[in-house]
Amino acid sequence: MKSFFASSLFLVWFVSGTWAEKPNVLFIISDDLTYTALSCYGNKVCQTPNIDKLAAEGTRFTQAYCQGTYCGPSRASFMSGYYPHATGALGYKSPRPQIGDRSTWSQHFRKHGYHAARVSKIFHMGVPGGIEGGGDGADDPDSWDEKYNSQGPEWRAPGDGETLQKNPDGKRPVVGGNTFVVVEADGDDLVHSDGKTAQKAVELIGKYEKMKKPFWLGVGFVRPHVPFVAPRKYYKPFKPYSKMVLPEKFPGNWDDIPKAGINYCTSVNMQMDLRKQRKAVGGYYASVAYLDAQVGKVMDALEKSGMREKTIVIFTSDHGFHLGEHDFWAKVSLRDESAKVPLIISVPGKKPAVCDSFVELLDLYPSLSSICDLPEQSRLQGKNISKMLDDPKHQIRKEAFSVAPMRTGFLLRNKNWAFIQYGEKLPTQLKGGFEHGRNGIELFDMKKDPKQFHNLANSESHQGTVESFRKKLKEKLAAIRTNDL
Ligand SMILES: [Ca+2]
Repeated sequence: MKSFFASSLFLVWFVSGTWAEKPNVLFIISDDLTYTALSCYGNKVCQTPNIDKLAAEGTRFTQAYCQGTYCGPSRASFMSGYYPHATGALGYKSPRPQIGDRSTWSQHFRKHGYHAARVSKIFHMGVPGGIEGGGDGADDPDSWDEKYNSQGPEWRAPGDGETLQKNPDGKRPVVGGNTFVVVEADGDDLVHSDGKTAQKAVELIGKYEKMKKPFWLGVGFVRPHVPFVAPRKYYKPFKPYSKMVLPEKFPGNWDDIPKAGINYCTSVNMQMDLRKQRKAVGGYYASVAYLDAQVGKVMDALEKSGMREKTIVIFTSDHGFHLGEHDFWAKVSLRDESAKVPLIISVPGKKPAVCDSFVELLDLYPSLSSICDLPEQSRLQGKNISKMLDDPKHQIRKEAFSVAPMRTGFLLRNKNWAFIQYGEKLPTQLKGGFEHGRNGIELFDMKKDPKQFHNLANSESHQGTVESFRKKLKEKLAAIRTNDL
């Protein structure tokens, strides 16, 4: 009778809003994944059944934004709980010197009875260089009880490779670095870093079944970050590449974009013709399909372990990516394709939902602490969005805020507008960083112009809106920087 009672309790883990025991946290993060590439966010070509399944089980956020539009600052921000401009963690280093003895997200869980582990990239790691080397990158050792790296061949993987970027005559060999390269690779999933990451995560989940403590497990995949490398089978749906449809282009699209708003990667400066552009999209999608399969392996292991009902699962990316919109490619841009992220939070016992309220990745730390009944961390800059998981109509933020530190650009995004301003002077401690003299403003009516084709910043009838956003941005920056860090 006693054991029957115990197993009933086990099955009814989450009863009327309180946990019988602390739930586990499984945090799965992709690298450079734009929401536009996922079928649960509406993509009709790239199918992501495993991520879609998770979305159907949890709350899918349609207005989630990263706080830095490339790896280093975004990851330092959501792990530390501070905006990039608050800590000054704008580059590719650990935020530890700036946060001193304050706890990171996983460290806070560690200090309150959790076993915290990471597999591969949670804080910044260089891709592909750092993955080829298999090192820790800009990691924070105090955040983990256990950590694993997943070395992989990246662009050196055997197979059919092509360098798409700055290769007009086709003579450039397959190269490393932050370069658009596609490799249709020989062999199976385990040849590559993400296959090894999934395998290690599956092994850890098996090990944690018998553990007395709850876990906070971070699983960091590096695809679809360039190089686009995946086993051949993942390319099949996207070949021939000539059938890939590119985003709408029109002459004069750049005419109303300030110089600072032209992304650092474009079809022009990358010298990619239409064939190469289509292949870039196909290669990216194949990497997403490969990533999705690895997510499926981790979720299968969790389900088979019997721990799904006591594990909160989060899926997201550090920032988005352009796939040819406005002839822009890659990240850094503050437009939606780059600054918005996919975000799914699945809490057992809660009803699946789609939530259109604005949230920031910075909100994960305080929200998960709240859901798991951990003590509140004072002075974190994120907000507790956990009520949205019970009521998807609930709103906490009127707008989301993101920065492109490399271009000293700032985004304020609400349901009607996207306001982007460049050239705000950086705080003194950052001099010598990325500061430069460029400036400019972009304002987009997101209801009438969701693809952000018409910059209204110079339109006379919109000067009131521009002024109110300028004021709002000034206040936001002042609030962030005077946070007594
Ligand atoms: Ca990234």
